[in-house]
Amino acid sequence: MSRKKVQDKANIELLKIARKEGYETVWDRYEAQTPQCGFGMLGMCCRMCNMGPCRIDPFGTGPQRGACGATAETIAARDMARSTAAGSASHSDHARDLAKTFVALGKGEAQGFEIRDPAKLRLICAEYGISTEGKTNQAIALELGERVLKEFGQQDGELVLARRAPKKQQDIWRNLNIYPRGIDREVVETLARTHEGMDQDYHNLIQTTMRVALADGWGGSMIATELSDILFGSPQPLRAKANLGVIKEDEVNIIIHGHEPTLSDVIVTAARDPELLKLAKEKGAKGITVAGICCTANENLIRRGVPVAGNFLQQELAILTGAIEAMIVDIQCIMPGVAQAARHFHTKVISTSPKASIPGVETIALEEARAVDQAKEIVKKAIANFPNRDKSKVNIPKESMELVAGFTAENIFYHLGGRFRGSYKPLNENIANGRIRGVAGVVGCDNPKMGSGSHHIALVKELIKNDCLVVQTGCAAIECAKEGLLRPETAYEMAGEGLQEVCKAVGIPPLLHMGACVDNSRILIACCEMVREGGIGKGLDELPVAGAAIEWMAEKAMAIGWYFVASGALVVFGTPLKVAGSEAVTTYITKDIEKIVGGRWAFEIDPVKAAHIMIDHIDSKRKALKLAPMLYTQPYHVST
Ligand code: SF4
Ligand code: MSK
Repeated sequence: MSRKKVQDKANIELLKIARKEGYETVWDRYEAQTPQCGFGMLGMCCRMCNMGPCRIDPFGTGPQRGACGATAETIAARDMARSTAAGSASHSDHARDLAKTFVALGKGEAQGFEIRDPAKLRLICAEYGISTEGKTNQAIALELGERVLKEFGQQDGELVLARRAPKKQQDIWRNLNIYPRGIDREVVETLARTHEGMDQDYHNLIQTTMRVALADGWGGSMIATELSDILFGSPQPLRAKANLGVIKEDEVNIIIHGHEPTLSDVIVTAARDPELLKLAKEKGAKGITVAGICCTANENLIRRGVPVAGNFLQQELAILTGAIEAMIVDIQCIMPGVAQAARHFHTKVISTSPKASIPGVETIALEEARAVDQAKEIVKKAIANFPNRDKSKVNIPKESMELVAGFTAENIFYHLGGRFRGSYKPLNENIANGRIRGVAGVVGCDNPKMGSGSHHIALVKELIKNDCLVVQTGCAAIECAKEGLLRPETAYEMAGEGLQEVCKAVGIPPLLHMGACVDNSRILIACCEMVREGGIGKGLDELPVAGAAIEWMAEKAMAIGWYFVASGALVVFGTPLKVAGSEAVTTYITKDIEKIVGGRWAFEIDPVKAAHIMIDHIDSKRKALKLAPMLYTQPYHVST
């Protein structure tokens, strides 16, 4: 699919300019790659050793085994396990860095950081068995940071936060020997097991895949979410804006992009410093705007209301506005194309992580002890760059949209339970009585294979029309925000009658933005609360819920998908995991695995059909639970 399929007006406008001026974007480079390698798409190419690369002919006329004798099944499952390990490692390494910031804070070596949610600090400590009585926040932060770091290197046992899962799931994991033991251990073991000449049984390889993914969902990602809430503040629903129109023509514009909110949180504070604002005015700017891209955007949006400039596919387009003085990138999802795009403009790209070094780009590696000084230095660099802006090259699209974001497993508890009664009871009751069909998670990346995020929009519209409450994270949430779907009014305009009634009663949108990619852990926690409340299933696999990452792109999405499947959920991806060359592996992960862990995969690129796969699944769970028929839609809404 080419840039011709891009729908967002802001994107269309900037792509016209890109074409006229000869600026290359992700859509051009994607198109230049097509048709993409069929062996790669089907997962039938192996590069694990230097007897290869080997490939398996999916039509059966060419080689059916690699040089070592590996079958299509082994090759497909091995590669999938490795990618899942990479995804799990990425989220978990993010969590490790946060734990190290806790240690620095505890030692008094973190400038500009404080404990913003001391109540949560104590709650998490209780789960880790850390006594907090009579101790200062700083001392507790040190203990918690050190305790969490031990979980990375833990060799045996069970991850602490995985104990939040219902007993049924924990028993399944123990029986299958996939209960995550230590975070790093699972990643290393997956890499070792997938070396040439190691694990050859695809069933075994898929078990390893699930364990390394569970180490992410109930380990790395969940730790990252909890530590971020403690350090940067637990989100509360707030109003903000999204799309490239948040960039201001008369201000110094700083984009924060990536996933780790550590330095970007301090940059947001620095940009409000009166002295720096004065400096910006001296350079002719009216102020300083900080706006986000990708999940650094989501992290700062849900806690501080920082506007969102765009999602993954818009990172180069932000630079093409010609009005960005500095783009500050941390980790993950930073396209190399960003630095290339910046060469056409005055934009200074600055990397803040030595783990994400970019050729030709300055690195100011985060040092917690100097974070405020570093943040000010970065903002000053952006201000100094303002006079270099070429006004003739400035093209800021007008599009920006109001949104509500900042829902968490804890605060949904209060919203759905009423102001004075924190409980999941009303949610469960409205599911049981047929007002809400179930809960659908619509998350993940945007992918040029599908245009520019429009599949998310079509998918969620179909889901809410059919009374599914939608929870969101990542770039999918940003895409829906830009479309105006994260406003409470969406309930009146598009939701089914039952969902509409509930949203009106509690004043929430039918789509709840729960944060960044690591915050998919919030969805797990909310599902645990639904089980705990009772009445709609004794395990996560019994709940009327389903998930989708229809435009998935990153290996992190594979880890997320796998931890939901291993926790009992149906997960729908648009384009299949790269295993389609093996019928046995495909059948196993889309059908057989459901009998083992309760969850399974489905692949469907048509968003309306994907929505109905989720709806059918939710209905099958309702039927199994003998819940009431849907109040207003009998038996199902028929898609138009
Ligand atoms: Fe080929 Fe086997 Fe080496 Fe893979 S591990 S590249 S299939 S010889
Ligand atoms: S940023 S992983 S493109 S959701 Fe989390 Fe977006 Fe996917 Fe990156």
